[in-house]
Amino acid sequence: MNNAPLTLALSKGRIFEETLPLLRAAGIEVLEDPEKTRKLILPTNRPDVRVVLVRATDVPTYVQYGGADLGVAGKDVLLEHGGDGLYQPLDLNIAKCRMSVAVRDDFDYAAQVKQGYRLRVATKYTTVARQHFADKGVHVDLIKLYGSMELAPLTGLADAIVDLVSTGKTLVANHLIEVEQIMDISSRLVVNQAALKLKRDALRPLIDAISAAVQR
Ligand code: PRT
Ligand code: MG
Repeated sequence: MNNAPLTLALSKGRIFEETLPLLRAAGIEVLEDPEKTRKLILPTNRPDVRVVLVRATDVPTYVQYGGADLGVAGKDVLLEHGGDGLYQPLDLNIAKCRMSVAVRDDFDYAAQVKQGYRLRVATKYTTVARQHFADKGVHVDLIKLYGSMELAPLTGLADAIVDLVSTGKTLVANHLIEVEQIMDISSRLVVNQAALKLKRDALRPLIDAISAAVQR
């Protein structure tokens, strides 16, 4: 038995918003709105559960090192992180999108690939991108970016980008087209492996309740 509080790491924005209904179904209400407070630790209606707000890419790191017992992170983020020290019991089926290759609408991607040209690809997702192009036998030079990937082909920084697409509106607005879909993306529940043993009595019912809410 362990009475230490449970700490759940979430990022502001779509993950926070789409996780709320799942928490609610598990009987947990977050008592403050991250868009209205500057607090980074938010209380819930349960004295033994609190939420910490971190950058989306930092969620796996917080959970891996025990800064949080559990968290919610996109598959994109988890693949880049590597998943060390994380138990991933549930696909929450939220924050859905796909990871794709996109180019300028006047760039003949198929012809470039067919002729075996070396492509410059800008992305935040270098691990997934490297694997994807290696599997296809396409030679690429990867350029690591941290945001606004869509700008890279427009400025001549890169021939192509690997980025997330949901509605496709960002690509259209920037005269880009999707040429390959690499994988579907959704967010997962991640749990610290040590916490799963030490705080099992608190964690197990919570994971089960969230699982039931996802299936509904
Ligand atoms: O924004 P910040 O730099 O703080 O971090 P972040 O971008 O990692 O966080 P956030 O909250 O934007 O994304 C969190 C998670 O949501 C990601 O890790 C994905 O798993 C998931 N997700 C789902 C998305 C999208 N849909 C999405 N559309 N993340 C980003 N986008 C971006 C995309 O990169 C592109 O710039 O939205 C743009 C495309 O959207 P459409 O609708 O125009 O196609
Ligand atoms: Mg973002």
